[in-house]
Amino acid sequence: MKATEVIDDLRRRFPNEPEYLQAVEEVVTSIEDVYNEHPEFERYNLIERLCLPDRIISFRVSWVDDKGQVHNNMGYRIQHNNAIGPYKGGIRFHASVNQSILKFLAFEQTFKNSLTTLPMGGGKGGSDFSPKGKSDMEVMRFCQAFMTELYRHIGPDEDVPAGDIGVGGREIGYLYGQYKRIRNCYEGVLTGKGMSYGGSLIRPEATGYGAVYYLQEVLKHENDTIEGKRLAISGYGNVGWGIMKKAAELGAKVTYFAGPDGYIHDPDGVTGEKLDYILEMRAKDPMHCKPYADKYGVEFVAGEKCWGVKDVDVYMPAATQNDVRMESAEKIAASGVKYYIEVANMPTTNDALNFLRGQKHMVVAPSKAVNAGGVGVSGLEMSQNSERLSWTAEEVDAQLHKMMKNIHKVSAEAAEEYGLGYDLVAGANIAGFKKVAEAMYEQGVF
Ligand code: 2IT
Repeated sequence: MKATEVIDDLRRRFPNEPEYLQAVEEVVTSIEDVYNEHPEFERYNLIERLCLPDRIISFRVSWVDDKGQVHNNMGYRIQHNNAIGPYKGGIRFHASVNQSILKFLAFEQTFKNSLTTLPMGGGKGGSDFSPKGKSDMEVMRFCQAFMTELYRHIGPDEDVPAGDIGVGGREIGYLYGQYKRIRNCYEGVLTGKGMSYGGSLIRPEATGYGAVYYLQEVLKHENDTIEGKRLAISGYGNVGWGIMKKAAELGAKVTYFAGPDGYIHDPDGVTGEKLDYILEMRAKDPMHCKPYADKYGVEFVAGEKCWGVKDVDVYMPAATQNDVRMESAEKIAASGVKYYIEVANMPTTNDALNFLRGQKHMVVAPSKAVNAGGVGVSGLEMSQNSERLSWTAEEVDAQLHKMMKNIHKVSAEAAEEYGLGYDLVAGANIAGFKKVAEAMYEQGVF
């Protein structure tokens, strides 16, 4: 099947999965040239095979709350592709989770993991359970119930989950405890673990740090530097916080950040003890950012996002998927800001992304490259677990930095090779695709 036929076919078969179709369309349209260059790929119907997940596991998760009430959530694991390594990708606990969202995330993860150069296939899982507002004991009971089914589908050489939205150190701990109890086996089956039981230094910061390292490479390419740069971001979860911290360390600053209730403008930047306050704020339910404005006497704009503000140099959407739609993209383009660096998985709708890529004054970078440092350090955690050693923070950070430089380099080179200029979006798709496609081709039809 031709690339465009694959998209039409998937649209017909999965009409109720808009996020999945969106992610597929974004990638498939940009790898068409590479695909057409390889008639053997078409003979092997390789694109369609790469778009369809290897396996979808779904199950009911029943658990008991503190009042003795029974709740039933849905649990999922999408094992998308293991051509280049065991399935690898996070688990998301959020009320919005459904099969379409997890299929898009697992699909994206496959290309992202390929870009890291580490041997990791793509997968994603989760549940429509939200830990927000639940007690520790309720979260623990939920995680134990979730793992009681999931354990039979995962393993250190089979499928290695990690965190994502709603799954942090606490959840990973409970999930790991239950896996170990059932399997009676102490092994590196999850990443993002605590430091006392096999976690890696720098993993919590890795996605945000990696995004800033990637930004540095983009700036270098444009004969620019990070010093003094003002960043506007959305989201101040794990990833946003990492960006704030690394930016401050390198002489840049986050001057705008948005949360669910509106956005903050702090011209001095989020630095020093304000970073600790962010941690405090994000643990609250509901997760509002207004208290930051009250505490530090800065501006808060209710109900708005910070897209379109002019007194910044870089925009970095770091909240969740489809945060930036056409209306925001138009404001972003009109603001004159040059750098649009996606961080959250698929934060831009396809029409908005294509619109921004078409702006001559802008450089646009895709999330699957920019946020790959998170799973990259998960890969390093797997290596440390396999050799039963722990590396120093400096060692992990140096490897992360090297990885991000390389991802930028191979993406830029791939785009150049296909005559696309400095197109980091297409470049990341092409570079990520090539490795997985070659591995699938060489391994035959499976
Ligand atoms: O979207 C992502 O790359 C993650 N949530 C991290 C996955 C991982 O396995 O560390």
